[in-house]
Amino acid sequence: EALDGEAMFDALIEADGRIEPRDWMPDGYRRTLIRQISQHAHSEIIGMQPEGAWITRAPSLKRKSILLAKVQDEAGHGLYLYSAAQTLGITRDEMTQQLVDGTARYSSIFNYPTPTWADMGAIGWLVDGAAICNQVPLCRASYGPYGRAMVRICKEESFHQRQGFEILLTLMQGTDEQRKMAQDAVDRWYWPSLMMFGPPDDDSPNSAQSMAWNIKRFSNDDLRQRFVSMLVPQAAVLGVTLPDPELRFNDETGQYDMGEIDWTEFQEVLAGRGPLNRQRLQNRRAAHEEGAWVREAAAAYAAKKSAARTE
Ligand code: FAQ
Repeated sequence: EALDGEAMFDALIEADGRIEPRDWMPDGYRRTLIRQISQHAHSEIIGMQPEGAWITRAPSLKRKSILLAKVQDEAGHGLYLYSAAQTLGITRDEMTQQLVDGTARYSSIFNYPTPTWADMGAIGWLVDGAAICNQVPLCRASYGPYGRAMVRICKEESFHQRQGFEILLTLMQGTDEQRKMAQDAVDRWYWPSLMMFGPPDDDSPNSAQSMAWNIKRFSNDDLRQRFVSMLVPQAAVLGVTLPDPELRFNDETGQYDMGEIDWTEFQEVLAGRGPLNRQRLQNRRAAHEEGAWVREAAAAYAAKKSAARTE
């Protein structure tokens, strides 16, 4: 007996199977994925700015090539993710418009400044570290194109995290001034990196439905906890201190107790009032406008090619 679309969808989710672009899916599932995937794509694109600022100032040719490769990977991640979102029926132009209009969200983390070279280390170690913790489970997301894109993205993120760790390790083995610079960057990025996982579980409106649809596999707080347990031994190897005096392992719960996250700061950044929200968007808008001639030329070339083919 043929199942109708909805019954087929429910059965696939129940069996932990994959939904593909041509399959029937509830509108809410489609909207949730467009929201999450496009936000993720925008994060990658805006996320090129904090590090892009250091490409011309990297301390050596080797550091410069590594950083250049990393920032290019981020552009690539943005592009795969836009493509995955397009399979759900939104266009690249619509998504781009939402970003430059300032109506789309992107990760809060990319609104913080990068005043020193050590910030490249802290971003790699903490921001890419958080990204991996959050994204490895997304490789099993029920929507096929998203899960598959995430596999490659995660491989590249692990290289990014290693390179950040290695920058910090080098600084920590250097002069007092270099060690201070590394610790200062860790102090500034630690709390914002914990905020990347999103609001606490009891204040996360999308989690329950996204988990029921096998998009999210773990809750925001569970992933945050997992991230901290990963950081503690790595911080010890680096010789840096995580800036949370209340952080300690709790034998009874088998988890780390942590200090309170400043959720007011998180809300402010989400509302567009973080340290660099305006500048990040302004830069993106300017780049979009300056690139208009490239898009026009590419479109004119494509039209000419397809006209030649049909002649
Ligand atoms: N920033 O109900 P929930 C990277 C919003 S990694 C801004 O819990 P959900 C790699 C959320 O959208 C960064 N907004 O939402 C890289 C929702 O608002 P909405 C990107 C946030 O979706 C490294 C509202 O709060 N990674 O780019 C944030 O179930 C280095 C309520 O929250 C991803 O996007 C935040 N931190 O869970 C690149 C991963 N947190 O849409 C360059 C995929 C929450 O209802 C350099 N995304 N919000 O208006 C996810 O896993 C999820 O979307 C969460 C949020 C976990 C981020």
